[in-house]
Amino acid sequence: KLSAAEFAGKEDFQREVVRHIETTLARSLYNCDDGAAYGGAALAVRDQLVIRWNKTQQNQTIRDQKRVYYLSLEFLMGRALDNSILNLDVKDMARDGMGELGFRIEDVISQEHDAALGNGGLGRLAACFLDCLATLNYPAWGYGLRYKYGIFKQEIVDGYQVETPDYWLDFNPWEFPRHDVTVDIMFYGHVNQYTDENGKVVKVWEGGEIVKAVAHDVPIPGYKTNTVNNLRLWASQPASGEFDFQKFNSGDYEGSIRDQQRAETISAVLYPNDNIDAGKELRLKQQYFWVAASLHDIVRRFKKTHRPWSEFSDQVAIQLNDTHPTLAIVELQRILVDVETLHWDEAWDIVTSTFGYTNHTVLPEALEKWPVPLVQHLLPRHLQIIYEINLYFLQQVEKKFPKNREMLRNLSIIEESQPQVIRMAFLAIIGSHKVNGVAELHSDLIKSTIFKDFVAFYGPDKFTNVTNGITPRRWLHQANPKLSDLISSKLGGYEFLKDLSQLENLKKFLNDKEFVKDWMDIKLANKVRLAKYIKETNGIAVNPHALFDIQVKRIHEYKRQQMNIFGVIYRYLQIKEMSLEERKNLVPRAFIFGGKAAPGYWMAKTIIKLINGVGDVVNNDKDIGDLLKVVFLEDYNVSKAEMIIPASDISEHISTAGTEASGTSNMKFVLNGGLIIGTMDGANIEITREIGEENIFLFGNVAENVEDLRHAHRFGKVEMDPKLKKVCDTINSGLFGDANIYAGLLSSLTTGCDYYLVSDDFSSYLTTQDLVDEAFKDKDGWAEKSISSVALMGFFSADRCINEYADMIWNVEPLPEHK
Ligand code: 26W
Repeated sequence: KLSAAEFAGKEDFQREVVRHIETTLARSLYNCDDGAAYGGAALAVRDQLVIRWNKTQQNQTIRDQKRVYYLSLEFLMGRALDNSILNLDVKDMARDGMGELGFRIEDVISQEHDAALGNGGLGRLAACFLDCLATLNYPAWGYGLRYKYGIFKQEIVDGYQVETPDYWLDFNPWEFPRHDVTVDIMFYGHVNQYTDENGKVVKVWEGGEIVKAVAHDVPIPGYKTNTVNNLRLWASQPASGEFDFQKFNSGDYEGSIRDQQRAETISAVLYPNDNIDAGKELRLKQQYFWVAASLHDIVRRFKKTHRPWSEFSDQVAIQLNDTHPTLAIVELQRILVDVETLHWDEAWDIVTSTFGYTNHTVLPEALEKWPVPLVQHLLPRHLQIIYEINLYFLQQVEKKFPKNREMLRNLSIIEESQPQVIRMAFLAIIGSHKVNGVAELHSDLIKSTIFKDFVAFYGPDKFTNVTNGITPRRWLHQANPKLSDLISSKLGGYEFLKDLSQLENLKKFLNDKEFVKDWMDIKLANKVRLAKYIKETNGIAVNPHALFDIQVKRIHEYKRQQMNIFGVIYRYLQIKEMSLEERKNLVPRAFIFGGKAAPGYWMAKTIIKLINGVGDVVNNDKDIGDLLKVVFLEDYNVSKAEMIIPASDISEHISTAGTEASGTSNMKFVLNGGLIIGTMDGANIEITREIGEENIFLFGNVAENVEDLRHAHRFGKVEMDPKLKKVCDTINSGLFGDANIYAGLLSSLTTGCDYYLVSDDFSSYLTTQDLVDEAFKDKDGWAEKSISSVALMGFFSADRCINEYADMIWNVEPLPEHK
């Protein structure tokens, strides 16, 4: 054996697995099921990570270079075992080793519970970034919350979404509780003023309630590198002394347990909202708890180096994943001024050169605004600091735009509503040195709409774009091993997984008949696998040769799943009217949906019900057969995405132009050889630029026209598209269940002024779907589109994206990897 950080071979791996099953898990090999096999394999692989992890941390400390801290309330990691095995490059050994022990590696891997600490795009992006940071050897840490309950599990009962809790910590070998790494966090209390011996007024925040943050560390391995970075998640516990022994001793057990539970509530559950700000006090507590613990940790680490404060931002870059961690700006200013007694201006220079802010949405209802009275109550000192930041900022505004009251009102952190609210995005902009959007269109839009006046004030250079990306390790190599192997056989190895631009070389094989056949066979095999899963879970028989049309993402009106299902209804009505002869020319299609609705989002839940209502009718209509199927897959999550995405022929990314900041699943689908039907929105635009217009099905109005169209709707100047009218009439007839259920959904198109412009885009959507059918009939043409698209997807590796952040925003360099 060369070192502890390597399996000497298959036998060594097997020995380690068995040892863990028998000792760590205290299970007998004679009643070892897939669950125990998973436990043993995970612990054996984990040992390998831990050794590299320790060395990486030691190496980073010794090198003492600038580190990146990625603050995100969500990390949608999915499963870890397969990813670790692949990144350590021991998959073949693990398959053979487990096979000889009597287990199929796929069954073992699928025992793992998803780490589902996120809602959707933003959380998964954070997870992809961690993979890339480690793969590229950047010294980087993630900071988040250790929720006891991740995103709820979705069940479909009678066509409706029902939520059940996601308790995922039963057996989680991937986290290491650090009971020695804790931070006391204060809430409430009051601010007292004292005059110190030099006559200086000092403000002290005191008298509040204290909760303890306990670190839980998760190793993040890079692909084929020894670097293993750290993700630190904070759990809340009652602070020692706070847990009321008085009550406990006097026999009030319930009272004392209540106090304990109150503290633990902070990190108990992930808020299940995506793109909607509910403004709950507990959410603000989560934000401060996590931000304060993380900053304390970062400052503690910096202070160990005994450098002067002036060097803080040479050592530390902190990225804010949306506005959720914006209080970090205020907290660092508080630490520097109140605790470390720096001058305000010196402190503020340090703060602004440390932070970067990424915006992920322009939807007005998603922009966080906290009521001043709530912040006053919970964080009184922070409110004072926010007012002071605002005051100095507005003085600068007054200098640049003298006597311009409108400008002051537009730029103020405080919105003068009843009650006053704090605009977190404004605070994030003012406290950061760079602000970025996540796709070109989105970055342009934030500059010309929600942040327009900030561009006028700061000039355009503070605002930039970093187009999102995905990790090809998880989204190609792990999710689609057959395709990854085929590509590697043509490109001479797996180097492309670290340099995705190498995919371009696939173009050379466009006329290689055998290669093209292998390519399409793999797609078919992935479709067969999904069809089998659908049969098992939904009882619906889907023909694997049908065109698989997939829309999986959070359910939201702006993403327009309703337009998709309206289109399905129209298709159904058309087929019903066709003669048998006409039907012979049709391409059979399976429409596959998946995604969760926020529990309080009534309209989204209605859309799910309609999809299922349509499915019930269509799938049971003997007259339709294979020509049309409608499937709603329950509980869409990361591990299901890994199975679903490789099986798509076409996927739908059909948001109203200007509403989807980027989208990242669009990239995943194309990278797996699927084509896209989509609008000119988010990263669809850049995907088109890279792969060529001939390889994507674009339709619909462009962002520029959206305001005018909405205006026309509000003034009643839009006739509903007649095809859409026909669809609405059919729904109203009660064919898909009591029409009352859908009344609200349908009235959003009329009295609701069709805010998402379904009516305006419906006809071009249908026309384009017809083009998709025609294209699919030409098997060779379709294969050519599929392969040439994949060949041109290099740009969308999140490695490219992370290098852009490192150069333009963080100013950090990779470390040479340790031995
Ligand atoms: C405060 C409530 C709330 C919760 C989550 C507001 C906003 C969010 C997220 C920012 C929503 C989100 O996930 N946005 C998505 O971010 C992805 C990664 O950049 C983009 O690809 C998606 O287009 C965007 O919707």
